[in-house]
Amino acid sequence: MELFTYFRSTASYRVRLVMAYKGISSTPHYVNLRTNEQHHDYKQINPYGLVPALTTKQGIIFQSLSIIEYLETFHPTPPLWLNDPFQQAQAMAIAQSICCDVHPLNNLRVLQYLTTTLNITEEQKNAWYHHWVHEGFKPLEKQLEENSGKFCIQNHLSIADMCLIPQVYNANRFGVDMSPYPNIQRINETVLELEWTKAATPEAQKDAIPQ
Ligand SMILES: N[C@@H](CCC(=O)N[C@@H](CS)C(=O)NCC(=O)O)C(=O)O
Repeated sequence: MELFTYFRSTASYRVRLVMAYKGISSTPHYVNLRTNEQHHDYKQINPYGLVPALTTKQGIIFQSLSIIEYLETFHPTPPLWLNDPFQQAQAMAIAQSICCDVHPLNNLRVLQYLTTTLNITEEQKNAWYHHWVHEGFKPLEKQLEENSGKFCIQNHLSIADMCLIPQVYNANRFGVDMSPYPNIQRINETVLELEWTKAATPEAQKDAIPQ
């Protein structure tokens, strides 16, 4: 399998985490979002011009949640889906809150449109970014305060954690004040202490730009 990825892409980071957890290897292809490579030849891989994309024997899959579902189906061990259907639904709800309700508003193309077409300032762009992260993190923090354990869903690692860690990485990158979110920070630290996560982090990618 080949994974089209960019080191800072949170959607790619979700897939990298799941692959690392399951011990699945793939050949990486780096799509440089800083130089807008996603708008050129890469569109033959993914016509939407977004990473990640995964090539399989049957064809190409895009959308990180679909890729993760495919990986779970064909590489069920160790499992990511939870045995309890209610807990699995809760895990997927957190994943979708992040992937569908927060991330799309703060994606590169949205921020570029705001600054280049609508001419908003850098300060306004950051306010937009922070606003939508807080809108997602505030209710999530409350949920985690009431129900989490070591991970988002009690002590079971789930798709919720795989989506949360990249979103926290991105929030930190944009300087979001994380102090109102002790449970989110705690879970982020717990997951990142797991040895297998090291290979999936943005810093560990071959296309990473040294800080
Ligand atoms: N819903 C998609 C989102 C994919 C996505 O937005 N990827 C971002 C990087 S995290 C991207 O390629 N952005 C390029 C752009 O905005 O031009 C998924 O989960 O795979």
